[in-house]
Amino acid sequence: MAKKDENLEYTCPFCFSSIDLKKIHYECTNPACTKMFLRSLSEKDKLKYSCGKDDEEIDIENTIFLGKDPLGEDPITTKHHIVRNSSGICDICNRSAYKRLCPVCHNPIPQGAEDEGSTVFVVLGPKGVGKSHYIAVLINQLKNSFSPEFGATMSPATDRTTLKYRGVYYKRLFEEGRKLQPTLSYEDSKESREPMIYYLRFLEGDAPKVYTLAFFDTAGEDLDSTSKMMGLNLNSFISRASGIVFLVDPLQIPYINTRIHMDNKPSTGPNVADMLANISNIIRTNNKIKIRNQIKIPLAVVLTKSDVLMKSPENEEEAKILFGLNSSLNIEREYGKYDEANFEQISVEIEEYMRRAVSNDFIQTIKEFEQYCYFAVSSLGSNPVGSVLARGISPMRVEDPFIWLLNCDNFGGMTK
Ligand SMILES: Nc1nc2c(ncn2[C@@H]2O[C@H](COP(=O)(O)OP(=O)(O)OP(=O)(O)O)[C@@H](O)[C@H]2O)c(=O)[nH]1
Ligand SMILES: [Mg+2]
Ligand SMILES: [Zn+2]
Ligand SMILES: [Zn+2]
Repeated sequence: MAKKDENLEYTCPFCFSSIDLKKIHYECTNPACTKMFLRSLSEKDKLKYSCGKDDEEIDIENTIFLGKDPLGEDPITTKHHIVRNSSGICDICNRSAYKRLCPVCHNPIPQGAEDEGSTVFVVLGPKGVGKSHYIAVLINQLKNSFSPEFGATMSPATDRTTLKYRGVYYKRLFEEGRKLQPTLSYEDSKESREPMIYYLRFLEGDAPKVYTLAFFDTAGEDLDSTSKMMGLNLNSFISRASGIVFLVDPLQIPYINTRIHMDNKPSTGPNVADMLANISNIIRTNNKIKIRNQIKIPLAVVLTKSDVLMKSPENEEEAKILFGLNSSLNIEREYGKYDEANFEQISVEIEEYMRRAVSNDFIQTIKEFEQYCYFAVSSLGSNPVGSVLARGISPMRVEDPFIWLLNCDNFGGMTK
């Protein structure tokens, strides 16, 4: 029975479909059901569901979601019979099935979806700005430093998240000490479309909370234009995000790029004000927000690669774009609590910095968002030379935007 005030609309963090929690699928964990299901099929249906083994059925929806052909060579199969009706009763053994699945992609719907929903964090920014390194380091920080600090635990939602994080990010970066590769376009990598999903549980305090966090790593080239984003269907997940992290690479900003002295300086990048304006237009169109109203999705504007801005200046021109010893970035946030004053101080400083270095237009576009805050982070802690991270990884303030987002109005804060 639906409780009053329960939220029955749920955005699946895997496929971003908006689903009605009364119309979902289930997985029956009774090992005999798949065998019995396969035996009960007509010859015609056998072609659809049988992969040749007598204890594995083809998961058509999940196969399509992963961009494969259910009738092809290597469809996704499962040993747990899929119940394609919303009663929650297995059509084979007639017992209750408890494992809930998104009817579109057959990924799990966590317990508490009605109450907490899911928190989809979308990390956006031009090519080479540092999105993939940021996500890779953030997840590691959330597990190993944020969670003990705030009394939380973080666990992957599916095996595929574990495999993807390890295979694509962790192994290369933390074990082999090598930089990550540029992310492939959404179009060329259907398998990588799936975000990495974690459950973040705050179990201490008066009201335990569970967040479903989805980290979606986009390819910068897919965000070049509004039509490209629409064509790849990226508009739906951007518009349904619970929080947007918009990254700005100081080295791609012409004003900074021409003044900084460093080895292997990258070339300047596209106009970030235009990119953010495109994003805001997409959200307005998708969510039908009038131009006089502000966008409700919280926006963290994050300067990446700050390590390059923390050195001593070689001349006056360079001094204009570096953070001096008096920068608020050097003031540590208070341990174990949401240090709003510290974030506010940094936000004011970075806003002024970006007004000077990027443009006033950029600052005005950010004001289209009702809640925003500026940050500066470094995922690696130093500028890599070549593809090897000789100086290791020592992140700076990467969790700040995340702490701020979790404490925005829409989330109700962390428990502690
Ligand atoms: N100095 C410094 N450089 C960084 C840092 N993080 C990333 N970089 C550099 O920026 C490059 C691009 O970073 P990525 O994370 O691949 O950028 P991206 O935004 O994912 O790029 P696309 O996937 O192509 O859109 C890296 O290869 C590093 O050289 C950092 O914290 N500090
Ligand atoms: Mg990338
Ligand atoms: Zn789904
Ligand atoms: Zn069953």
